[in-house]
Order: sequence, then C-alpha cells, then structure tokens
Amino acid sequence: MSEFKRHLVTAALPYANGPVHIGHLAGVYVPADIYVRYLRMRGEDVKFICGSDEHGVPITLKARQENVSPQEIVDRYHAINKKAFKDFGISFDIYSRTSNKIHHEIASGFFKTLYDKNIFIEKTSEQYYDTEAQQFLADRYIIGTCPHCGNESAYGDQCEKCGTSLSPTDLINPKSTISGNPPVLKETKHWYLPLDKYEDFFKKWILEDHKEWKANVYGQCKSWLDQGLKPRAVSRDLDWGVKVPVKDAEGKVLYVWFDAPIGYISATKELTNDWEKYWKDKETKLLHFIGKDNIVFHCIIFPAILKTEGSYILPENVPANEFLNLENDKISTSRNWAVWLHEYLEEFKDKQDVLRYVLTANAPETKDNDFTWKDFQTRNNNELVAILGNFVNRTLVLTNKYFDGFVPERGSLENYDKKVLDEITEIRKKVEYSLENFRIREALKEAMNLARLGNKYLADTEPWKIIKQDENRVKTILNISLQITANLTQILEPFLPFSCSKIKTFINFNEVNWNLIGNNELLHNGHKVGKAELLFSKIEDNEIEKQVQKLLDTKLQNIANVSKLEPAKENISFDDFTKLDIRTGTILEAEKVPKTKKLIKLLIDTGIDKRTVVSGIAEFFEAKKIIGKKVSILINLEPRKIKGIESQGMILMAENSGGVLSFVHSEGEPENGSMIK
Ligand code: B3M
Ligand code: ZN
Repeated sequence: MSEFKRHLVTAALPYANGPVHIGHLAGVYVPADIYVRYLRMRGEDVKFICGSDEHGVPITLKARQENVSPQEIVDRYHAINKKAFKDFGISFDIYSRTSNKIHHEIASGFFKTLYDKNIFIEKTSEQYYDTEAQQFLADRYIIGTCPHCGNESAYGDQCEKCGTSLSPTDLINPKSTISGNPPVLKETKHWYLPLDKYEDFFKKWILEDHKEWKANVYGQCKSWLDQGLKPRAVSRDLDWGVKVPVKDAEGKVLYVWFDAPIGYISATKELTNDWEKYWKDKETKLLHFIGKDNIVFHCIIFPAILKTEGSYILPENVPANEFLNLENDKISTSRNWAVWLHEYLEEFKDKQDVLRYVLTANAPETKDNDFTWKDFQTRNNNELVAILGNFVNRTLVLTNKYFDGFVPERGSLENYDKKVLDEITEIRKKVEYSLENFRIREALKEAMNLARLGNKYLADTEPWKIIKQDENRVKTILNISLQITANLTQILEPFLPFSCSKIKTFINFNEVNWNLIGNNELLHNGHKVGKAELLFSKIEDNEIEKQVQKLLDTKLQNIANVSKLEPAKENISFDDFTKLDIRTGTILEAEKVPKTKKLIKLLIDTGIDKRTVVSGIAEFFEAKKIIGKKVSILINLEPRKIKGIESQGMILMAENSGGVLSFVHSEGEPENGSMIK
C-alpha cells in the first residue's frame, strides 16, 4: 500500500495538568488509533507513540493553585490519563512521560548540539520580574486590566473576556499572581531559534512539496509563512523543566515546545533499541496526529529543530483536526466544561465503542463540530443498535433457530447475492481510500454501509417467510449474512475494537487481518457459531438527562464562581419605590466635559421636557456615538452641580461585575416619557 517500509505515528502529548476529555479524543487520539489499527491489520511495521507532556506553565500554574508540587500534579494526571487511554482502547505502543530521565537527557542533548553548531541567537530583553518571589513571570503569571475591554483580570497573554491576545506589557496595572505586587521590568538572556533563516526551506517543503496536506494545516502554515517567520525564544525563566545545559543559564529551562516534541523521540528510544530506524531512515513515514492549536509547532518549529540537528527525518503528513465543542460551548478545562474520559468510562461501563463511534461519526475534521448528548443517544439507538446490532443479532438468531448454529452451505447464487458479495470489496476500497487520506469520518460511514447492506439484504430476502417452502434458499441467505458478519469484524475493527471482538466470540472466529475483507468464505460450511449476546443496548432518556443536568450544574457553578456581583440590597417599602420617577428618554446631544476623564454632558428628551444631565460614562463611550440612544432617566433626583454644570437627573446604566457599563435599552423601544415602574 505504500512506498514506505515502516510507519511512526505520534499523537500529541497531552499536558498532565488535567484529565483527557472528548475534545482531545475526537481531535487526536481516536483518529490516530483508528489509523494505526488499520496499518497493523495490513501487516505494516508501525509504532504508535504518546505520553504525558509534563513541563511548562500549565503544570506549574495548576500546582500553585493547589499548593502542591508540580511533580505531584504530573504524577496524578499521568496515571489517570494512561489508564483512561488504555481502558478506552487507544492502542499506544508506549505512553511515556517527559519528566523521565531519558527524556531530559535527549532533550538537553538536542539543545547542546544546536548550541555547539552555533545555531541559536543569544538575546537580552526586558521581562516582568517579581522582586518578592525573586522570579521572572511567565505570561500567565501576570494579570491586569485589559486595554480593550476593561476586564480587570486579563492574563499576560490573553484577555479571556474579549479574546484579544496580549503581551504582558499591554496590561494596565499589571500584578504578579504570586505575590500580588506590581512586577518590575528586568533584563534576562534567552536563546532564540532563527526561524527566519529557514523561511525558504519551509516555503518549498510545505507550500510546494506538501500540497496534499489537509487544507486547514496547509492554510495555517501558509499564513505563517506569508507573514514571515521570526526568531523564537527556546528557553524560559522557570524552575520546572529541562535545564538549559550551557554555562550561565542558572534558573533557565527549555521552552516546553522545544522539549515536548522531542518527547516523541525519547519515548521511541524507551520503547525499542531499534529507535533510530524509525527516526533517521528515509523509508520511515512519520505522521503527527494533533489538534489545530499545535500546527505551527509540528509543521515549523519542531521540523526546524530536527533539520538543524541534521540526522532526523521530517514528517510526511500532519493530520490536524479542528475543535470539538460541547453542547454549543467551547470545551474548557478551567471552566470544567467537558466530558472527561475517566468519568465517562465509569458511568458508561462497556460502552467505549459508543463514544468512539460518536466521536468519529462527528469528528471535527474540516471544521469545528459540536458534541451533544442527544446526538450521542440518537447515534447509539438508531445506528449502533438498530443497524449493526440488529443485523448481527438477526443473523445469529436465525442460524441457531434453523440450523442449530451450523454455517449452512450455500446453493446457486442469484444476481442479488452476487451483487451483495461483490459490494464487500467495493466498500473495502472506499474505506481504504478514505483512511489513507485521513478522512476517518467518511471511512467509518463507508464501513457501516456494510452493516446497512446486510440489514437490507435480510429485509429484502425475508428468510423467515420462506423457511417452510424453500430451506435451500434460506441456507444461501444465511451463509451470505454470516460471511458479511465475519467481514464486519475486520472492517469495523479499527473503529469499534471492543464490539468486533465480541462479535468474533459470538461467531467463533479470531482473525485480525485487513486482507481478509472481501473473502466470501471466512466461515466454512459446518462451522459452529454461538448465540448472539448483547452487543449494544438502547440508551434511555433518563441517562441522557442525567448528563445534561450535570452540565447545567457546571454552568451554574461557573456563574457563581466568576461573578463578583454585589449582594442584594436591603428591602425597601413599596412607597419608597413609588417615589422614584423614572422615564424613558433619548439622548439628543452629548459632549465630553473638558478636563475630566469620566464625564459627558448630555441633553435628554424625557418626553415631558428636555434637560441636561452630567454622567460618568466617558470611559466606556465616545460622546458622539451615543447621540440618539434610548435611556432610562430618573427625573426627580434633586438637581446638583457637577463641574459647574447643573445636572437635572440621572441616567440608568447596567454595570457588570467587571465594572463595565452598558445601555439597557435597544433602539426604537418605548416612546419617550413612558414611566418605568
Ligand atoms: N501538550 C499541547 C496540548 O496539549 C501540548 C502538545 C505537545 S505535543 C508535542 O495542546
Ligand atoms: Zn478584554
């Protein structure tokens, strides 16, 4: 099938700062596993590599939050994730970890080699430093006010409220999250990989030689290359990670994206003494399965490291997926908005294949996709139960009923029989084509078509109706249905390994070989099959409602966690309330009050008169842009002088927990003068 002698397939190393969730699975691990199982069934020499990414700021932040050591965090999640992957049937040949000694040696060896070759540029720059904690602050360790939206807890790399990406010096009133003090700028030295020097190489290697890469991957690389590559720092001031192995590098470690991909190499070395042939021989096809946020690291930065080192091969393809959302909302570890694999495995015992199926059928291959519990239920009930389960069950029940479980001999074939048997080979070709082009979702759909075909064949030929008058015809029909069943155990194996081994037990068959697909005589005449046991069971509404409720609880919890809303004020009497005269009005004129930061002078049509109001909203709105806006105005507030201007009332605005103001009316609402009561 391929011009390569062997394959090395890597799946992105998940950070060991939390459990693995369905987004990771759909994007990376399920498709990679399907692909590798397929290669193995074809008899290819393949190694499937993964492990925990145990360095970097995500780990140290989590440790700080919980007040434990980073080692404790990575030990915990490495164990959880390793077990969950195994229980879910992700068939890594090794699941290693980057805190291993062997990894530290190899990663620092790489740095040393590049350093000795004079590849790096040494550069000193100013970075934020916490004088009390005596350490430099990574972007995520600095919070401050977002210059774009006023959110007071924006991070040094991003404001999560408005989504803008920031650098630490953009923040207003920056504070260290360690000591709470304002940080100071201090000089620090780092080593940079001069990516700009390799721009021509990457333009040729990716844009010309790898036009076959998925559009999302190719497109992202192209946009990076079009913008021009810049030197990139490969060291950090941090005390957790692989130490920078050169003089005068106290307190510095390798940037996590320098060491993590080298983790693929260390893991291979840990797995086999033959590791070099997987990494250094041109006849190896290297493939990286990743999520879209990792594209630049796998297509540009890591290849640049490998290429400058000089003795390694580069990836042939980098099949990256887009993101999976959960019930229409972005999956987020910090907001606990996810379906965690280890929890799923506890709550849905023996239903690994249901999740594998749903995540593949709905994989975010070309665009972001959404996982919903309703869809999970529907696909289980209408596809796995109603199509695959039903076909296998009917075939076995009928074989047991009419022929005591012995595979009957088939007689002369009708055209329909021949067509059905030929179709198996056609389906196999389609599945192969889709898999080889990393269209895993389409491959599953084609493979399931074989079960659909079997179901239709039984429904069309109706053996239960003709058993009395034409037993020979029924023998042929069931023989063919049994051959389809045996073929299903091969073609579905990469996707649904647990169910395929169950079916194989039912039919006393234990081959695993892709080349068998299309063979019409996998089960010989007289071969004894067993009884059908439960393959898939219906998922009831209450099970789904329980999951949806769990997510709703998370939402409520999140709202309670983030909002620092004012508590409710003391009760007032109805009379107190009726004393307020609030009307709707329109802003006719607006101008900034000179020499003030916050004040705008407004002229408002209240329906009963026009009056001047001075309002403290200038930080949020530009005066000329609010002319024409509808407002609610308290008109019987005692007039008072503000900056020498008499203010005759007060406009009412909504202020959120972050202190951001907004108007409460949309355009064209009640006519001026309407009372608000
Ligand atoms: N740990 C990032 C991630 O989980 C990172 C992948 C490393 S692959 C070498 O998205
Ligand atoms: Zn913002």
